[in-house]
Amino acid sequence: MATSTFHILAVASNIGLATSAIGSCPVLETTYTGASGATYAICPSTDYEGRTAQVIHNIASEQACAQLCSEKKCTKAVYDNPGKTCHIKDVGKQLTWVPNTRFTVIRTFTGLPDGVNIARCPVEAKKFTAAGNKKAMQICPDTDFRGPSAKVVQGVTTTTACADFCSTTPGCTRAVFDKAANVCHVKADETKNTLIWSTNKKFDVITLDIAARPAKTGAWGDLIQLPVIPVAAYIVPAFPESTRMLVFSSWGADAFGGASGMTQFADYDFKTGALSARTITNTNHDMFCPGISTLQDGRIVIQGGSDAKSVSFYHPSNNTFTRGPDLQIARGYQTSTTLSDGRIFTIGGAYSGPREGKNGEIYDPKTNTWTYLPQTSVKPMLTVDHEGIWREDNHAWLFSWKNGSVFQAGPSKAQNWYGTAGTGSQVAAGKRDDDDAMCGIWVMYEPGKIFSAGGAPDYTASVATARAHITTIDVPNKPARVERVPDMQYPRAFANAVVLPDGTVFVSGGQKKALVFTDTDGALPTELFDPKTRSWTTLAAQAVPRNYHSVSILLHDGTVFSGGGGLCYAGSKGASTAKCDKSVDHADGQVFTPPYLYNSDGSLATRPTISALSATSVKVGGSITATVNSNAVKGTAMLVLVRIGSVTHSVNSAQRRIPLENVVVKGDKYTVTLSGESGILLPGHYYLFAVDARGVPSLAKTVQVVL
Ligand SMILES: *[C@@H]1O[C@H](CO)[C@@H](O)[C@H](O)[C@H]1NC(C)=O
Ligand SMILES: *[C@@H]1O[C@H](CO)[C@@H](O)[C@H](O)[C@H]1NC(C)=O
Ligand SMILES: [Cu+2]
Repeated sequence: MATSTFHILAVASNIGLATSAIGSCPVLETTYTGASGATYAICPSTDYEGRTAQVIHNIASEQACAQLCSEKKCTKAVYDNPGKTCHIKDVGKQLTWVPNTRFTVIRTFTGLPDGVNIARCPVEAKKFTAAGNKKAMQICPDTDFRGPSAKVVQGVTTTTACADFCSTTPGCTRAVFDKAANVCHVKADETKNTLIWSTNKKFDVITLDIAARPAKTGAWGDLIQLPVIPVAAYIVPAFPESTRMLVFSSWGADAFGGASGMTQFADYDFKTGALSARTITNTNHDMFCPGISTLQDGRIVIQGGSDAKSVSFYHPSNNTFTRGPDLQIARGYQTSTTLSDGRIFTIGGAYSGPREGKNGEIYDPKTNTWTYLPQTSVKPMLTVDHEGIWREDNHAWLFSWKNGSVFQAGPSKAQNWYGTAGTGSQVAAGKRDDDDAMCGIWVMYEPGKIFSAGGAPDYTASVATARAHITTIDVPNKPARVERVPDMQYPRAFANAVVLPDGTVFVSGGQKKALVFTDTDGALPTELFDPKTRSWTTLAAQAVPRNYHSVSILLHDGTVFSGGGGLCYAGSKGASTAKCDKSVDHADGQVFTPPYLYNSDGSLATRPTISALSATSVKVGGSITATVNSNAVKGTAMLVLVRIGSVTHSVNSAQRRIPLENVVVKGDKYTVTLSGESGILLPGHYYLFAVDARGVPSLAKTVQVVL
């Protein structure tokens, strides 16, 4: 349990003068019972000071806010009466209940319904000191850890007796007391952590009270409930900061199947907490399982998927979607990538449309057309899958490089170069590994340096690998150099990777054996790879398994959003989802704050800041000046560009990190001359971070790189 949570949200509902904390409602409370069965107490003229996870605008009344809280299975919310906003609070120790006439506090009275996954104890956990050895323990009532028990003891009659037993059992950090059956479960060892914490009135959860060490392991925020399962996500480029994320599923918020002509979206602003849902029908495109890439001008190009020839543009300028020209070949589960010349290359995708021969094609924004490239043969990049071609050309690991070239680093064991001039070309580049690594993770953490790990030989029902590699590329069409690096601590299929501004790679989610639509053996602990030392560090465990259909993406404040998993196959639009296993559908996410944002005592590190930029748009090879204020030694910050990403199915071909060299520092003015190589500095929008000498990143400013 993380006790200290970083946030940039300026939306705590604590406007007005704070007075001393209260322990109960000073006036008579009313109640609201929601459809979920939970009853909420409503206490007027009081506020919870502390972190808000979400703000929903235009909410008419405190009852409507209570209803929203019930729908989101939240335990605490605050209604801002004049502001007409509903604030879903991040529960934990941080909330302070205070009198404040502007607000109304809403809190669960009877507790949540059973089976809701949680990241924190929804009520104040009870402290308990073990009788024998005086170990500090915590008891969170009416909750359970789903997952294997290491030891099961019958005939235990109280929660505290179970806690005492845990305290004297070597290795026991977590136990569950079954109140109905009088059974004490010592849960399996922390390091194999696949336990899912959820509400369940039959049980009490017991944990050893171990202090969180966010400076060592980072920390996870509370679960953010979303109106859709985030199967795909992208950050909307905006100036001066890019803080909005759009996520989407298929025609259903929690279901897919068939070409439906519509897609469910949610729009979340990390800075304000604002959240809204949205159904897109005007492009007649079910965008489930697409390729996603961004153009130089910031438009997001979403191609194929369930409506396999359709293309949608998202326009950040006016927040609308328009229909684009159809693909030449119907595709789903292909990968696309923005090229050094600003075009988009896409290849593979036998999951939708015809099965064979999904060679590449290219979108040119100048002519607004797709052109088939017959010589970009898909054959050399196929994996060998027990389900056949349907799976073998999925999710290529594509990296745009110099002179319009594309390097394909996986998931096939073979690596290839693709050329995009004329009718295209393909040249073998060598072998990465002896096995295919479908749905592995891959990212360019610095120019020409590709980190990859995990995946499984077959798409599903296949044992995952923990193997990791660094592939180095330089001259197009020349063989790549591959280095095997230390394995991950956990084998992971369907995991996610994000390159952080400091050059380390954050890995989360994934399971021991690829098994689509399951939580089975999902690795909850996360880990960080440092390419400099070629070493791994295990980081804080997330609350929910993030396997098939999960995503992770870097946010402008140097934190990482991780969410999703599941989505039910329901045949056709609107079909019943009654037969689905709803326990594996995760319409939620969590934000991870990496260790670099903490001081060693667990307090938040002071960030360097970028207070001004000489321009928001800069040409490849051009110069830009940033005003950087660093609290550490002045003039020693590093400037880093990270391309703003888009992600689905472990595929984020947009993200890449470019540490900036050629920086001239005069006082607080950092003038950088960018690389003239557009194969490194792909056109489009980037986060610009200043990273101080301790490794603490600033909030990122958005910079557009143009040809
Ligand atoms: C939004 O902008 C795009 C691109 O400029 C344009 O094609 C589209 O018509 C605009 N939509 C609206 C509703 O203004
Ligand atoms: C760039 O690619 C084109 C087309 O393949 C080729 O003719 C040209 O020689 C390449 N240029 C460089 C500098 O490699
Ligand atoms: Cu999928």
